[in-house]
Amino acid sequence: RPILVFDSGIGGLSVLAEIRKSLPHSDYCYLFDNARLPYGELEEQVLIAGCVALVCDLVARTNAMIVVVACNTASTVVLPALRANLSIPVVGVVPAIKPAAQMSKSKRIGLLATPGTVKRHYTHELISQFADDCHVELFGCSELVMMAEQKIATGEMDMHRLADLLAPVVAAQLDVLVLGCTHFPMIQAELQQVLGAGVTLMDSGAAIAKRVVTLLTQQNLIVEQRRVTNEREALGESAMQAFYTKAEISEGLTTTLIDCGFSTIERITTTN
Ligand code: DGN
Repeated sequence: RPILVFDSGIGGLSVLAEIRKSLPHSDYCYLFDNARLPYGELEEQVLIAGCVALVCDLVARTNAMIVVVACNTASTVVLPALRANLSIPVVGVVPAIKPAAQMSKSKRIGLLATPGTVKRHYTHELISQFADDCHVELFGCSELVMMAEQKIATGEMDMHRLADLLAPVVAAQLDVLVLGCTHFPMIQAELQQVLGAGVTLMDSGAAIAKRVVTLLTQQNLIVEQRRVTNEREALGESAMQAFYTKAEISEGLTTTLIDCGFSTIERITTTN
C-alpha cells in the first residue's frame, strides 16, 4: 500500500524526499493538482471541496495507507474535512514557527509562505502560541511558487527578480526565516544566496517525515511494508506513481520529466 503525498505542484517533492530518507523502500504516489495551482489564491471553501474530492478519489484508487498533505496552504484549512472523510491517517504540514522562535538569537523571525497561509487564523494562532517572545514578519508571495515550478520544469531561475521579491525580507533584518511553503525548499540555494549566510532557513520536511514514521509504526504498517517490498528492495528500487487532476488530463498537454531523486516521474502541464 503506497504513501500518498500531494500538493498543488512540485512543492511536495521536498517533503517526499524527507519521508523517503526514513522509508526508502516504501511505495509512493504523488499527486500534482496543477489544475488548481496556485492554492494560495483560492477561497477556503473551494480549496476544501477540491482537495477532499481529489484525495478521496485517489485513496480509493491506490489503496493508500496514509495521506500526506504536503502543502502548507491546504493544511491550514483542509485537514478536518479530510479526516472526517477518510479512515486512514492524514498528516499535514505545520510551518516551523516553533523551532524558528527557539533558534532565533535576535528574536526577529520571518515567515515566507503563500498569501493564503500568511492570512489564515491558523498561522496567527501558531505565532501567538509559539513565538510570542519574537517579532514576526509575514511575507506572502505566490510568484515565488511559480518561480520554483519554473525552475524544476526548465532549470532556470531569474535571480534579479528573486532579489526584487526578497528585498522586503532582507530589509527586515531577521536571523531565522521559516519556509512556510513546501515549494520553497526546492529553491533553497537561490533563497540563501540572496538572503546571505546570516539568515537561517527552516522548513518542516524532517518533522513531517518523523510524524509519518510514528503513525505508520503505531499501526504496524511499516512492518507490513518491509515484508511486501522485500523483492523490490533486492532490486534496489522503490515504486513511484504520479497522478494529475482530471481537468488537466483532458486539455492540451505538454510533458516534463522530473527527477525526484529516486525515480523519474512525468509531469503533465496544460498548454492552452
Ligand atoms: N506548496 C504549497 C504550500 O506549501 O503552501 C503552496 C503552493 C501553491 O499552490 N500556492
